[in-house]
Amino acid sequence: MASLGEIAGTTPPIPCAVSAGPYWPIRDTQPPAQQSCVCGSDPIKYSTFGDPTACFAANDMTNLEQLFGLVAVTDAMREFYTRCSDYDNNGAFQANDLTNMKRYYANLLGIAPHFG
Ligand SMILES: [Ca+2]
Repeated sequence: MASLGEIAGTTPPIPCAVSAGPYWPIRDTQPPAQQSCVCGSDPIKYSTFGDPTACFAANDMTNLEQLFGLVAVTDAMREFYTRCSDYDNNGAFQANDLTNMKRYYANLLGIAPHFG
């Protein structure tokens, strides 16, 4: 009886060499702490990316425009803004969230109720 390799017209696969070490770094047992969305120096405002004690500013609006415009941003930025700028708390950063964050920055809206 023919083996499967013979039926398919191929030779059996050659085993791969095994590396002595891991292919990627071993993760820490605890993930890095998520930065708070609320500004540490003013709890009725959003925090700015990268500094939980400073409040949302013009650079954050630029970053949000880039995120929405699918311009490359870092994974950390994407995580922060997707979580913190999901104004309607529906699990996604969408056009209405960007509009609401612009309104927030223009002092037309307060921080989203689920953070307040
Ligand atoms: Ca949303």
